[in-house]
Amino acid sequence: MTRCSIQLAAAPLFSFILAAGFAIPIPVFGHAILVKSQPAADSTIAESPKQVDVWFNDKVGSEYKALAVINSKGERVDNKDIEQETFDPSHLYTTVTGLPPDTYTVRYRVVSLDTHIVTGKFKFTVNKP
Ligand SMILES: [Cu+2]
Repeated sequence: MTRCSIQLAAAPLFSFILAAGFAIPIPVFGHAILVKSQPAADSTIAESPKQVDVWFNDKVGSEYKALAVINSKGERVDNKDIEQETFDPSHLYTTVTGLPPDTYTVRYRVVSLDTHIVTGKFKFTVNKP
């Protein structure tokens, strides 16, 4: 999702526009978008990463954040130790330990500055050495 609608409660100044019938979606500063990850989305890497990192276009909330790494059998394999970088709150990461060759799905959920919950997923593959 790259844009989002104004929320009435969050933007009372715009409510008169909505009341007048012009309820069109307006891009709002602060809606989080995943901009980078390590491993990169859809990449194939030679050996297990030590952690999985995601970066958003803006800082995200410290509450309700979630990051999970799931193997092809649907089993969660990350160490459930999500962290948010203190000096870059747009950066979340979780550690993983010795992932065997497989294709993994990374699922994330964060709360944007605009209070919207953003969820998404991407895959990466650990190949045989
Ligand atoms: Cu939003």
